[in-house]
Amino acid sequence: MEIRETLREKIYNPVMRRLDSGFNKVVGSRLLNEFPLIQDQFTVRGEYYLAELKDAIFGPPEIRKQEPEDPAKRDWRDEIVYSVMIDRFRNGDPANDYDVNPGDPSRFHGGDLQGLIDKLDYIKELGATTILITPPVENDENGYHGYWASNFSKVDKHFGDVEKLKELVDTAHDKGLKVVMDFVVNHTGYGSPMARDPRYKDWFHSFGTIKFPGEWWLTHGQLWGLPDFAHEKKEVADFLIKAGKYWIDQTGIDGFRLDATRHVPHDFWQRFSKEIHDHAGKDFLLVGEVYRGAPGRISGFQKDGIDSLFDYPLCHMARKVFADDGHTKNLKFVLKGDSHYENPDLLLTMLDSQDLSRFLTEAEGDKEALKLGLAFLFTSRGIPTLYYGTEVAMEGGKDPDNRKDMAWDRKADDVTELVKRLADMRKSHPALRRGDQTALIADKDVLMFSRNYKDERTYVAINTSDEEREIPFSGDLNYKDLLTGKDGSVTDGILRIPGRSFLILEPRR
Ligand SMILES: [Ca+2]
Ligand SMILES: [Ca+2]
Repeated sequence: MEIRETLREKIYNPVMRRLDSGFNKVVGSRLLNEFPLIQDQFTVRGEYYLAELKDAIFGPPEIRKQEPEDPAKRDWRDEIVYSVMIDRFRNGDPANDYDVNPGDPSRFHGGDLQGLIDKLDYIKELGATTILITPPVENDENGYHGYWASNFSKVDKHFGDVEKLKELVDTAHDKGLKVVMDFVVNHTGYGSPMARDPRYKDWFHSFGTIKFPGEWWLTHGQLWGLPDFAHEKKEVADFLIKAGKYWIDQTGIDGFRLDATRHVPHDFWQRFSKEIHDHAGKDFLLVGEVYRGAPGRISGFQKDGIDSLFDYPLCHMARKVFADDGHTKNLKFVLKGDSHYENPDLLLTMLDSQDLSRFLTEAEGDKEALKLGLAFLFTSRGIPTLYYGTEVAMEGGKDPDNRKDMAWDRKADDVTELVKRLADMRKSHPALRRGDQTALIADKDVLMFSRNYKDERTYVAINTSDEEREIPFSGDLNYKDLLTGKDGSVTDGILRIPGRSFLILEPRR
């Protein structure tokens, strides 16, 4: 106990105080290096060490509760999400192509809600069950991405109108698809009439851009210089919650992606989550977007009532492992952080997003790497989220190259077929959607884990090396290979997995 007290007073508290007060990360890393257990610099990996240190001092976080389930009822764990940028997906209505320029990556290209409605069958055939759309609200000139709102209760004229958004939701619902809409409450667009109106002056912070990484600056400073809402002011919070309810009432959507979650104070999220859930029901999904940080840090937002988060910690690591170094043990390292989350099964997992270069570009065009990544994504805990175009092996570097128009004429039949089969497999095997995930092997290049749900069990083995690997397996086992449908067996205690491949196995009784 005495040692714990000393550790807490001498190491943990000073580090946290300095980080929370916006202390420079470089100095923070120097401080961490003074402690022999923490050799890494203060990067995301450093945060893991800090989280581990915290567990060592304060004891591990509470182990997550298993909820009672009604298997007949589809819940969010059973979803597969397809994520689209409205402007870049499909132009279904040339009549709303106001001043578009598809040749300029920083301008509107003409994609719209009608285009999405036209392609719902395509999305459904891939195996997705939910679509996630970028903000449809009216934006500044050139706010094709939707993150520069100029009117919080109007659909952008390039996309359609509120009736068209309702038509999208209704049509999707008729096809058994849910719709989650991106909702930005942190800021308005640069040219927002509200931010320029002197009557609303105290609705916005006036501290300039974010200067330090501490929580106060992250919530009070301007993100990319965008007018930053003063959520501590009651009228501001009232306005934003009312806007959220407006979209729910007008369109019947199923959830919100909450952009820039860590730039909005916890107090606001607690009120927002409660009021939105009271209004729309507890099944209405709130997904927070926190781009950086280890599970121990970002999980705090689930405690605010935000149901889910994008699993960026796992995403960043999966990209490194499958597109780059193959060191699967690092995935186990990240998944150890699951005990911090209220419900890790509800995290949205992904290989890429509109804020990351596309996976295939990270992998230098190696489609086999993409297939290994997809196998991991669709068999792991969390809700697999596919960024539009990944299914046809689209490439793209950092923004804006990762936001090119959907390549409708591009063919990558092997990748598309794999996505469909993995989605099918996930739908027909509850263990892959809801099962506990237990790491069995995680070494330099083989990851093997089981998913267990009630009396169902599946094994997943992924080999990132070029060489065949022999995996010791206790006892004989007859199994069905779920990808090929073929029967196989483990004999003499050895499972063989060819180089750069994966196996998804269902034991035969
Ligand atoms: Ca259009
Ligand atoms: Ca803010």
